[in-house]
Amino acid sequence: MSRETVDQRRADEARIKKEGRLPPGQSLTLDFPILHVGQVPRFDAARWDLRVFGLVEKEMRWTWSEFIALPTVAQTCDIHCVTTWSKFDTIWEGVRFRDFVALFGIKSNVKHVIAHCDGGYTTNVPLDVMMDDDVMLAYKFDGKPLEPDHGYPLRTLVPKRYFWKSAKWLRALEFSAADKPGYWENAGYHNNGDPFKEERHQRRFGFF
Ligand SMILES: Nc1nc2c(c(=O)[nH]1)N[C@H]1C(S)=C(S)[C@@H](COP(=O)(O)O)O[C@H]1N2
Ligand SMILES: [Mo]
Repeated sequence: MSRETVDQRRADEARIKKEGRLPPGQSLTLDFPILHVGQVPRFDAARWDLRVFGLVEKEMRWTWSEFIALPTVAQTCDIHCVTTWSKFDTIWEGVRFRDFVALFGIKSNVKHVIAHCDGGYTTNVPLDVMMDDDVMLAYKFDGKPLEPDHGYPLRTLVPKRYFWKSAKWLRALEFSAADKPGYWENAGYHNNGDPFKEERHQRRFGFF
């Protein structure tokens, strides 16, 4: 990084901190790091589908062409990875989760949403967090289709949680009364994962 870039990055970080947008223990990155377990799945538009199941009023599935015909929203938000990088003012486009849920309806006892991805990765988020304005099923980043490494064709975007809860290569959403910790939650990451509370790891009784 050039001297100028380093100075600019410091200035940006100071401003963002002042604005209260830098969670504890995080620092600003200008790159877009790539983090996942397993292989990047190949996308086949003819075979891809998105399913909703569990405590839904109506089980449904969308093909890729059906899904991209749904109304979209665009938003700018900050993202925070548990490995301590944060990226600010990222621009996303996709289907707002709350609007998506209205298409099929869910039972009144739903408390948790579990994202299921190609390759078997899963992650859990409370329903009330998912229903926030800023949660979407995203397929564009910075005005362009998602890069395969970043979840093409579709990922969840949950800005108020650490980024492991934003599931890449999304294929199904499960609506559940019971909580179902996913890949990282079962591997010792915090079940809730709020960056502003620095909920990085599970508290193990007797350790903290
Ligand atoms: N399907 C899937 N989604 C995933 C992951 C994964 O391993 N598989 N990793 C998570 C983690 S730990 C992070 S930090 C972000 C990284 O997203 P990025 O590669 O677009 O930065 O994706 C999340 N979503
Ligand atoms: Mo991560």
